[in-house]
Amino acid sequence: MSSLIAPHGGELKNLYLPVEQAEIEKTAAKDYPSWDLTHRQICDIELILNGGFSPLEGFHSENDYNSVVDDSRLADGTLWPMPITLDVDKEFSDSVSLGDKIALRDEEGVIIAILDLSDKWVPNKEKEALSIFGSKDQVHPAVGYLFNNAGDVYLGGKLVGLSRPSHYDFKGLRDSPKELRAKFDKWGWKKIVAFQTRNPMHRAHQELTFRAAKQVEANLLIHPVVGMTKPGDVDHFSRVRCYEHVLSEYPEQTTMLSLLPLAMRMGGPKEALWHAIIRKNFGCSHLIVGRDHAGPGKDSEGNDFYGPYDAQDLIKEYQSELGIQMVPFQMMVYVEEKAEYQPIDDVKEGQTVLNISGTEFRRRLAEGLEIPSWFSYPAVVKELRKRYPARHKQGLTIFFTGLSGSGKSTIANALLTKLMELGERSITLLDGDVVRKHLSSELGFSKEHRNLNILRIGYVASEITKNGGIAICAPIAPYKETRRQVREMIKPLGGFVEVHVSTALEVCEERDRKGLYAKAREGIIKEFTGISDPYEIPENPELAIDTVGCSPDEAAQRIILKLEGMGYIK
Ligand code: PPS
Repeated sequence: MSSLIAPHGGELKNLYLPVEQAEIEKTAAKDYPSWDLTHRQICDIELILNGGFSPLEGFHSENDYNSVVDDSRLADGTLWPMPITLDVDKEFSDSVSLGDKIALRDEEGVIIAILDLSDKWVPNKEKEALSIFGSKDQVHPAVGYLFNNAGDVYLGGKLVGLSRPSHYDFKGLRDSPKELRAKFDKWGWKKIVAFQTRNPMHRAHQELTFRAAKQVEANLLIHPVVGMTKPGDVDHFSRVRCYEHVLSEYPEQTTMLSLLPLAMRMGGPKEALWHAIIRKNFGCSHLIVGRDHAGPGKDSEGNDFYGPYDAQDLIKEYQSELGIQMVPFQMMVYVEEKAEYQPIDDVKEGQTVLNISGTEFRRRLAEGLEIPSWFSYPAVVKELRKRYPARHKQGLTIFFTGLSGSGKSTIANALLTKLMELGERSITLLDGDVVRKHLSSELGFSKEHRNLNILRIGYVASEITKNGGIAICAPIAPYKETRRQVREMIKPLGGFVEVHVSTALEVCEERDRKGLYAKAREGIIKEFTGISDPYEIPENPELAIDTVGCSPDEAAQRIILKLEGMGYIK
């Protein structure tokens, strides 16, 4: 283990053992108690081990944790605003004792580090939430995580690094603090201003960062977070391709792109302070802090968690001891008359400000509408259109539900044919009977088995939807909760349209095409939906179709019109 001194950033920890020693340790560690790190813990540990979180040498001890929560400082007084803790469940914590060495493993079982267990305690999560995030509202992603995902016990202790967490993507853009400092040295960069982001960059961001770099006469580091960001954000694969396009918009050799495997907490002001310390460790002399830095959005009552410039104010308070300078920036807006971007406070009366909000941008993508060139770069928009195709190019699930004999399969087949005639996407029909033959042949009709059957259908449909196809499902799906789960599973991946085939039980029974109702009445078939088993009527299906007085052709046509109305076919 060694420490390095660089022009910026001060002392840098490096907790990795030399390779040969690490190999010996790995063999010994096979007998240690073992903990599988969560995704967030892997992000944290990578930055502890490579010095991104210097001066930390492990997960917080109880003293450090209490001091960070109370005072934004480690127990020795060093400024550190964000708790970095190893949360585990009670069962695991009961199985280990102080003084133990614990092997910490990644998802594939590789031992990343050894923890020298010095502390274990039950944290006061409410106090942590209030002090660090200023709220107990679980809409805040980190508060929600703290109460719903994090284990109940924290383990503390120093770490010895054995292997680097593996990344298979964008290897050329991933730099440890030591590697990035070496690059700066090699390029002769003395002043470096870092730009933190978790979003795709458009013209306003390019303008802001370029101005910031000019203002402090520094080179620019675009340093996006690719570990964990706010749920629902654009995935980092698409973002990085966007950043690569934006890079060519800066004068040559002024700007560099490097990826930061940080797990953000969306902690606003305290997170901004933490970001500054991290960028100092990566060798930067300045950090841009804009409007609502690392903001989590609105709380459950629709109010902002933090004020737009709270982060800048907090950094100002600690500026003298931070060792990295803040470059505060206002929101940039496009002024039509001048055909250029300006800080919002520089806009004169009578000038027209153009802006496209994030929500409006997503709406335009979804509907395939124009995105003006003053807002973004064509290459960036193209990249995002690939990731977020217009609705008529997205995958889609049409989920029929209804009693046996209600007409689900007949309508589904008519719809299948009509969609094939349109020929836009590949289509798969997951009919109740067919699924039971190929996917669920071992299942019966108990509530548990029916739910399992529906979840399997949902899973297959979600994969089809994700890959841009159309899945038509036609099971009975009698339970509301399971239908809800399927909707939740598919919604983030594309379209979901529930069609209730609402033909009345008496009609289905009278038709009794398969003779099953008669057998159910005689008690030969048990747990038969509508006779001896429940069917929970959907409350808000996208469409309800009663097949009495409505031919299969008409029913399929109604669905086609609905899909057109929703933008899923054009
Ligand atoms: S479920 O509840 O969604 O899992 O049911 P599903 O897989 O769609 O049922 C497929 C067909 O199974 C026949 N069948 C029964 N249905 C209901 N209850 C019982 N006990 C039962 N036993 C057999 C029935 O023909 C279903 O087909 P459809 O096409 O709906 O008539």
